[in-house]
Amino acid sequence: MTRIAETTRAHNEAAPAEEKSVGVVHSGRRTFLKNTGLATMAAMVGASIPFHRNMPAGLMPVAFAQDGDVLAGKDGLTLLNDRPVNAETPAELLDDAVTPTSRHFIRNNGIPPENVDPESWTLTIDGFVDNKLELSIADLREQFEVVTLQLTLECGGNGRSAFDPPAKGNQWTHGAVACSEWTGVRLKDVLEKAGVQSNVVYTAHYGADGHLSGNPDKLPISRGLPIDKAMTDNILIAFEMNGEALHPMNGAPLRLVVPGWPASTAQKWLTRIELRDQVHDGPKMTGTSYRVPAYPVAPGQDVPEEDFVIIERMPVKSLVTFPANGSDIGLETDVRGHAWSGDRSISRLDISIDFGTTWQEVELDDPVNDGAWQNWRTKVKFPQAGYYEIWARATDSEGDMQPFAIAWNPKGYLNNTMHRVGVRAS
Ligand SMILES: Nc1nc2c(c(=O)[nH]1)N[C@H]1C(S)=C(S)[C@@H](COP(=O)(O)O)O[C@H]1N2
Ligand SMILES: [Mo]
Repeated sequence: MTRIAETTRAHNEAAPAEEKSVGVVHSGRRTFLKNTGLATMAAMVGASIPFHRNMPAGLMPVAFAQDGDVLAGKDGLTLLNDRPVNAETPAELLDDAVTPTSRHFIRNNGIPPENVDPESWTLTIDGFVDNKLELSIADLREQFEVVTLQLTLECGGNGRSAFDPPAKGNQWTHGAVACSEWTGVRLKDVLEKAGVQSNVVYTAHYGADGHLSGNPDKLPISRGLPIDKAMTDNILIAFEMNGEALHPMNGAPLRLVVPGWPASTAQKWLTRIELRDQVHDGPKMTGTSYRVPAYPVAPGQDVPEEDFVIIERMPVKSLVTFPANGSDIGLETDVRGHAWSGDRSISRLDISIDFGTTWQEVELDDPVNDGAWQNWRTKVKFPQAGYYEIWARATDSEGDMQPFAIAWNPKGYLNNTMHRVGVRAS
């Protein structure tokens, strides 16, 4: 199977459902609203639905039906699952240097909170701190320096659809990544104000979303960071995204933004950060969630759970965002995209149009700030009409380079293989 066929697989076939997910979308809008929560439906139609109790189960709002599978305020995202809502951005729609909110992917593990009120929202900082804090969003703005940074968020499972044997979970192709401009306060500043006690080793993040089961005692996800990482400069507690309030599906009114580490650490609808004297053990911290075997394994190999380790930084990776895969273009074309490597910078980016036989280095921008992806561009002249693949390969500041072949792991994390875009030139 060619890569082009592989990358479209997630759109055409039933994706294996994540353990607790139901209602995977693969047969169009008809099944889409079955089991969809009210908050999600309201986000889709762009308004609350006062008579929602009268709606027959599975009824599709007619306005939405005419609109196509587009989430309100989102543009062109591919829906992978409707409960919880998971949607990725086709690579060619990630072409902007800074990702607009409308094109930022959505990865939900539970049911987003309803009736969110930014005025009364509070964030609690507790656990092993000198002073427990309870801060409104206004307090955050007043008591701490407000900073704006471009920060890359990538789901640990981005690229999962290419694993063979397949890995269970959302079948992300390339689009569970984005680099928006976030405004907020530094996590570090807030933790310093609370007073981090000397026995603290890990943070624990809590949000206001509900468990898919409806059980109010269960959390959909609660992850954390080693305290040394939490105290770095570019992790934000953010209340704005691209100069506006956060999108409801991206964590409004308050979230963490942790660039370069699995975005699962970037708690949305953030209500509490607890400082712990041991590694956090919340939902999706343990077992095989966001974990990989501590050693290389063969495709399909059984790995005992105790041999899994927590994923920390995300690996070196790049995207070709122009031209689009499958497009017809001229013999001369612009080619461009982005590259990133968690906690590091990109030192060079090469492309190949001859299936990796020869490579040419392209123009690469410095990151706007630490934690932002780097934009790159070049011009390509194809020697004659025909089918070509544009391959991109980033190299980071430590010399790590993107591989051609996937390093398989049971849950399908960390796929950083080169992005390949097929085009017909004439
Ligand atoms: N409260 C909460 N925070 C969350 C999640 C979630 O389900 N609930 N999903 C996490 C995961 S797995 C990812 S990849 C990112 C996705 O952020 P986005 O939906 O804004 O793109 O949010 C993280 N934060
Ligand atoms: Mo994720």
